[in-house]
Amino acid sequence: MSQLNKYKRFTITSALPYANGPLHIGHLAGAYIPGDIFVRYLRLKKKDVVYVCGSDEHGAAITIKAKKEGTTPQAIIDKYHEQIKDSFEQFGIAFDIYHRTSSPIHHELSQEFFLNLYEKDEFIEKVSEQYYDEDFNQFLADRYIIGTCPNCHNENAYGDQCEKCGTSLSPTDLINPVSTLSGKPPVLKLTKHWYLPLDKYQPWLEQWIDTKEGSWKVNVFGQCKSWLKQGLQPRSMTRDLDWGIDVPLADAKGKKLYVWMDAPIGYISATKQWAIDHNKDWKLYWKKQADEQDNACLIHFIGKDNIVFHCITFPSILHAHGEYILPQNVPANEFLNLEGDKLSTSRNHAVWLHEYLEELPNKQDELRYVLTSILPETSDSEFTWKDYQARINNELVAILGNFVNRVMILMHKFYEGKVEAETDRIELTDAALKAELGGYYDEIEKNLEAYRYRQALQAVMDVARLGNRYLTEKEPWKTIKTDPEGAKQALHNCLVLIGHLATCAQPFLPATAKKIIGMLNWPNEVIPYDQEIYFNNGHQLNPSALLFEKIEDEVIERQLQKLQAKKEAAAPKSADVLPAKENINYETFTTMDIRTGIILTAEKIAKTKKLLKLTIDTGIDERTIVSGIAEYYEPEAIVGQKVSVLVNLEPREIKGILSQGMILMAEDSQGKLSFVAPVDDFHNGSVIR
Ligand code: B3M
Ligand code: ZN
Repeated sequence: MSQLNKYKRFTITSALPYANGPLHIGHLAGAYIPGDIFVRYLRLKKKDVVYVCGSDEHGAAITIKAKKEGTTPQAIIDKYHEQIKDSFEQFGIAFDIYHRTSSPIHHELSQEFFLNLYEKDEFIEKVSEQYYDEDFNQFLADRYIIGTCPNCHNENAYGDQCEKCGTSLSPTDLINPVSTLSGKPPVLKLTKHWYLPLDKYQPWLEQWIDTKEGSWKVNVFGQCKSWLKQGLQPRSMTRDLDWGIDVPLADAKGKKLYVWMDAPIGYISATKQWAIDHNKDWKLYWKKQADEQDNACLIHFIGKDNIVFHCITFPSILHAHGEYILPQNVPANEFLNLEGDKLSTSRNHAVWLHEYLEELPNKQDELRYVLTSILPETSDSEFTWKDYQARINNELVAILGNFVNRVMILMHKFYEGKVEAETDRIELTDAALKAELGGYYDEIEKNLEAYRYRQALQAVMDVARLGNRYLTEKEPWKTIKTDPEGAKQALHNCLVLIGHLATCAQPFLPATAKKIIGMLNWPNEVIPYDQEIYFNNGHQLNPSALLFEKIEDEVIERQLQKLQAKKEAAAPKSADVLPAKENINYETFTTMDIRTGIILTAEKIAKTKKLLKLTIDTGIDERTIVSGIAEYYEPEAIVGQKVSVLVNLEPREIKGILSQGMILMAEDSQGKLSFVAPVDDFHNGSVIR
């Protein structure tokens, strides 16, 4: 524990996912698997760690999703919070708490932070012109406005950030801004907001970030330097929104905190809740201690699109507050692609975690292994199902599983699973084996502490490779006849090696390590990192079971077909079909009163080509409706036709006739019409909904 050794206490965070959709493998590879591996490692090193996460339940990400699904933000966060929490649990991400930012404790703490800065006069209060959608009577911040990024020319940059180049933006920075509500260019309107003076903190930030050169990942450090070079601007910490945390000021009615002000504070409020639940002192994990040596080590695991908020904005807030520690590191990952294409929620091009867990049950470690092997640590990387299959079959099954299995089977076959020798303790006796193993341990630790998990995992696999090599060389299944003592010793060495393999596999493959530990009949469920590995003379092993199964071609085919099907379903349909309109909510729908009815009379309206005057029995009444269907139907042919009628459409005079409602018609791409009516025999006035 080179760098990290000086810390007694660790506060580890993984980005709070927006509770606006399920998790996919890109999330896992970005912020969760790396965080989880690191935390498991620290715990095995017997460090005092708290690992926090939770749902990010504010901001336009939520309200826009609610609008899309025609429901309320509350319903959205309740639905996805549960789903995300569940998936994390089943997948085995070892959070100490998975909290939520809608909780009262979080609202309180966020307001406290805001007031703390406000009272210190840190904010710049500014009335300025902001974009506004007149159709929707709403100011357009963040994801409510898109346009071209002035930095990289990505045409879909958001009002607060370009996700392509990571730059943080203001709506007025966007070229050709458009409202995502109405699709129209917005107008400008005056409004008051509270700005964090990042320009004022810039000299301090520069100094602080310079101390991170060499220890922060090159991509993270480089991004920070380039933003600093461009010069920081004040950032508004408040929004004109109706969803979020109230700005705790009398003259800020209807204003909410910016989601990127409150979300990172979510790490702290989660820790507070955890401390309450477990009788701990949260301040030890977040506040500066009297003696600097006692400060906790704060590390944020995130994806690259969150760098600016974790390296510039949040540290500025913590610094302005003054009582809090700053992140020691922010090991951000790049993006994961899928089958040659960007992961995309809107195009449904993703491997969703909840679906994976259901379709490939008990294969958590397999997915962890594959994703860890391809983590986008320094550049974007790619997941393919064929590679998933190959890595499991050729590595997990053929190397790791095979080694453990061979040794266990021989131990049971030759000695009925009893570890017996002349000595009290059965330890590694082969010096070369010991030396090589030591090298892999160093390799694992060095890479883990530098956030290079791919290499660390390779070193774990090297331990299994070493075992296979040793076993093949010693051939105990042959020498058992000629040199039984030697055969036994070789197998005992392999067993001890398996103990080490389990130890160092724990952060990466927790379920597998646990299985191995069980088969070894180890006295404890976990093996701490500094544990001496030996067996007492006479130790009894448990029966062995296969660690991994081969993945058959059908499994991969099915997943590939599913991806393809999803893609097709999400792609725009044939040119014959109009694209879907924007979602409406259920309440809007229920305002329409649609009833079944029957046509009693029909006649052509003089001097028109299209119009028929119809009398309809709506069940409620008999009424006149003018309908533009004369080109398709002869009046006499449709008397007695069952129809659906929108009965509460405002009456309208057409050609001097008062039309009271509308007949619903289906229309195909050629303009052909057809009546829409219940298939069964229904009485007039039945409700359609
Ligand atoms: N909710 C995650 C995202 O960009 C954002 C992270 C918050 S971390 C404090 O998906
Ligand atoms: Zn950009």
